[in-house]
Amino acid sequence: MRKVHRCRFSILSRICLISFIILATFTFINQEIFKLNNCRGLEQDSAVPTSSIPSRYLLIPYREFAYRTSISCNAYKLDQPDKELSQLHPKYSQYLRGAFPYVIPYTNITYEDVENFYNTKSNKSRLAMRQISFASNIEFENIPYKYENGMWSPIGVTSAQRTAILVPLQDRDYNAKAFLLNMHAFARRQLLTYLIVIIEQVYPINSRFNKGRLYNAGVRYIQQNQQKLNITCFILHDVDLIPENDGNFYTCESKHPKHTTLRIRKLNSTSDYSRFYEFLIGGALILTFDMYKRVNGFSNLFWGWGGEDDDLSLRFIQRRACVVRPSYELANYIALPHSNGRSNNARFKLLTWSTVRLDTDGYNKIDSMIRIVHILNTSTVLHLKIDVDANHIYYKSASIGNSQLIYNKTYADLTTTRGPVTTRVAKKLTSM
Ligand code: NGS
Repeated sequence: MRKVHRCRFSILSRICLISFIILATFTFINQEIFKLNNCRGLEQDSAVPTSSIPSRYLLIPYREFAYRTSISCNAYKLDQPDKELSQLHPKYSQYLRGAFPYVIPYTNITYEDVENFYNTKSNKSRLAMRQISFASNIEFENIPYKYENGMWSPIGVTSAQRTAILVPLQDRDYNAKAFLLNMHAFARRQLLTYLIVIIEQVYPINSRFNKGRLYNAGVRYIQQNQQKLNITCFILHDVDLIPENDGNFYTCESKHPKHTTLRIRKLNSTSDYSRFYEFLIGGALILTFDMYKRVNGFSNLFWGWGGEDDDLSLRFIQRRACVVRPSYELANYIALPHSNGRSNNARFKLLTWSTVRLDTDGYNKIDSMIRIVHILNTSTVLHLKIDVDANHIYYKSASIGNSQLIYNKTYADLTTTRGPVTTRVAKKLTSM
């Protein structure tokens, strides 16, 4: 009796073992096929495991998609405004000088130098050129401008738009000063009414650059001060790029965002301009608040160099929007040198499920994520110093853990009803 029982038991356990092996092999093969189909070419050391992305969502093989998809509005011409004195478009500015040489200041230039330069009233004639001592061989035309209620505007002229130039910054102080020096002159030659906002990431110390959060924070700040500023056009601008042609108008188009960085040349480089892939809208992007809001601004999840601008392109595609571009001879930029920031190893994985997050990850969530640490307001710059991780999720955890945590939270927000999820996630965060 005992013998028979032991025998039955051993047959049963063998069957169980064999079934388990078959099942495990099958699951493993299945997973590998899934990975091969969906993740070919993705970063291996990413912080966001692709296997945790809900399978019912369409994952976009980003590189493939970007190479095959056009972000340009085909057959669309840039606005051709008539000359209206009550709303003067830059194309009618008498100060345009075509391909204007940029100014590279000495390395010891200070923010005060820039401030003093643009605030010194010249007694000379209206068109007198100004010589500056913190750069060699430089002259800017002295165009009559006034500073009022936080904005610069041309004297005796009403600009067509009121423009905020937003410039995210981390560790590139010299570039910021060179940018300010050149951009004020450039904006004035186009007779813009404008202000320049530097949005600097100062906390958490040593964290990777989160450009998306900085742009969202900058736009949010402007929106909160709209009564005073009444901005009608936003320019999202890299700090290391200086436009080289006055015909590259820094104005919002009526219907579409405008991407103006088509060709870039490195300073002091002997090589020619480089052109980037068609899908890229980074560098300088000009758009209205409505256009920005339509795509819920930038994703807040990109830590480190790369990908946040491609994510924005995907958002435009998702919202069936496209961008317009000036002709490429006008859209030339000089790129100032700088050390490279740490890159974002998770970027390709984040890009695969970009469009899924659009409504829950972006401008609408920025208030809870950032804190303005300091505001410095001079006439040449509104300098916002920002803690980009107000909840200190990133700071407390290792960088790898961070993306995973934010990912989980966003995923939970997306897939479950709001109430219980928020409590559950909050508990998890405080227990870290
Ligand atoms: C692409 C990045 C973009 C970046 C562009 C230009 O590869 O975020 O290079 O960079 N996309 C990804 O990494 C997915 S630049 O040479 O200007 O530093 O803007």
